[in-house]
Amino acid sequence: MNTLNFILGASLAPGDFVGFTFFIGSVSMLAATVFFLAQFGRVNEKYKDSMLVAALITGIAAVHYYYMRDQWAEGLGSPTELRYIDWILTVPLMVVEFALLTGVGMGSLFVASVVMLVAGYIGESELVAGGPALWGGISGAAYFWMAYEVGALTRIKLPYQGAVGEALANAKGKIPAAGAMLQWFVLVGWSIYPLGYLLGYLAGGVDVNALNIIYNLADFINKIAFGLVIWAAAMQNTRLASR
Ligand SMILES: *C/C=C(C)/C=C/C=C(C)/C=C/C1=C(C)CCCC1(C)C
Repeated sequence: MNTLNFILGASLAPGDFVGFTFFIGSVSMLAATVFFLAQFGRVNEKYKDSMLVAALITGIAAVHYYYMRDQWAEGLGSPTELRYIDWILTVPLMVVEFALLTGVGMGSLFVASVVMLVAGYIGESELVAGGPALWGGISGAAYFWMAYEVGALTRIKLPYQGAVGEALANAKGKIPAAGAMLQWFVLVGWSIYPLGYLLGYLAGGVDVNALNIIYNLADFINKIAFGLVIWAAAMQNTRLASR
């Protein structure tokens, strides 16, 4: 292997559709990171941390996608470990985004996100006995609780929400509108992951193609579009404040 190959990693075979979704992931996460960093200087002081965290989320994902694409291209199969290392870093950072907007919920959402992802990893890697159904169920319960806490259930007219949902609804300026969109991400965007898990592990045998396409699509929505919603709200509140 020459030096250039070593730096660039393995090449994807033409027609490797799943492989190219990893490639698109790495490029788009990198582009989003540059965008969020460039916008950092344009938002009000209060929202700078939110922009920085948005850039960290996509930046961390860009690096993981680069290596996940490589593992896939080498024919080493589903990059389960890299995937979960990425999630265990980026999902808590999304929790930070909610906490930055509302000032509440940091600790409880953080714990729930770790339970959700550790249980999911155990289910996928079969490290501990129990099987993907049991661990997926535990993970799903933590996910459901997070959806409740951030007020995502109010999007489908259920009158249940935790402290974060309440604080989002009562925040200043454009934050409640942005909060409503972030709740849709948690309710619908995040539900794509357990769907991938179901199709990947529980629909008879393990389907690594379906699993990775679905996870890659979900990451694209939940990391890049999620950050864009926060950016838009930050810009709108910056304009309101300068009037
Ligand atoms: C950027 C990455 C994000 C937003 C990842 C989110 C991941 C989930 C919401 C995963 C949830 C899972 C379940 C609810 C049950 C089955 C196992 C998981 C881990 C796929």
